[in-house]
Amino acid sequence: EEQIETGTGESMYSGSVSVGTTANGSTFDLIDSVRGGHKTYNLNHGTTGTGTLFNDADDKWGDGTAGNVQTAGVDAAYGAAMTWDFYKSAFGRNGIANDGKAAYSRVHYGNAYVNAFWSDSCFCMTYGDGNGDTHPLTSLDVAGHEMSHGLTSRTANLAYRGESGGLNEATSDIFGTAVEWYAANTADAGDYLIGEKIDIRGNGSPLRYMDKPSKDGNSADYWSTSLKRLNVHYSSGPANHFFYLLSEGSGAKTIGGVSYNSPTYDGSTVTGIGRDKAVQIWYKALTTYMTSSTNYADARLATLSAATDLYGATSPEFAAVNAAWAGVNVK
Ligand code: ASN
Ligand code: ZN
Ligand code: CA
Repeated sequence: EEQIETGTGESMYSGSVSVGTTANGSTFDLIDSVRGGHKTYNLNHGTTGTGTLFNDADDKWGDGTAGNVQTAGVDAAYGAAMTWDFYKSAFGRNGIANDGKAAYSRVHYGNAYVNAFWSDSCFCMTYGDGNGDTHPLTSLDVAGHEMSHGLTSRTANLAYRGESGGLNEATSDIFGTAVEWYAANTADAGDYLIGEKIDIRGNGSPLRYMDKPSKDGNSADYWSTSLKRLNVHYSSGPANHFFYLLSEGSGAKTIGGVSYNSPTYDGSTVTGIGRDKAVQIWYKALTTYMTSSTNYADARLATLSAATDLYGATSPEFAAVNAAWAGVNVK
């Protein structure tokens, strides 16, 4: 019988955190036995296989800097743990496939690799070290984003192209952000920005903005007939924007010290119903009504059906879903 342990980690982006570990003789492996046996591996700049499983002598991991080889592993392990806990707490779901089995994570992929990704073939998350090998792509929202590609793959399986691809990407941003809020981590608090801790451009800007996606210079704020031709990380914009409007409503608002200003297509006012209900509606739509070919018009119907199931067809929540989609020009 494996000995379940709890180690302490100094992460890059989330401060001091707990990590699930497993005793291995007198040492410790970075295996989270209480969350399906999630393992965190060090690729040590390789790009194939699993490299080596992180192991430590005193169960104290990382030092909060990219110079320590364990630090990115701490963030990846913590991100997988918080995502696992969020799925369980919000949806009663036992892991990506709802079978109690964990994915695994690999860090230090390649050299100065500025990305992270989910792979269906390994059922695993992989993280590069970012610019200069000093900005690992392991923040909480990005970990939640990548793991949620696994969730989408095992549920609606939204095809990763055209409008369905944008909805696939938005699903990962929505749940990635929800994980950040769920974790309530003081060093990496919840917001409606994606990847704000990584500083991928060196000017402090996030990867994506959910209140007004076009602030990234590429994403669409509203649905249009040309949306399907955009890169899926930009055609996610209207659905991310829908989620923000449904959660928080339109207009200017400061939340947790971050200023947002969310416009609507026709200037209409949307009143938010709160993030928790918005998350429940998206999850129910994803797992019950969306399929691989769902487009934006279908996603509207899927979320209206989900809102009907959860709150009733005459509920304010149903009306808010309708209003939020109109706010991004989906009618
Ligand atoms: N980080 C990217 C994503 O998860 C990788 C990709 O383009 N698939 O969307
Ligand atoms: Zn993605
Ligand atoms: Ca964020």
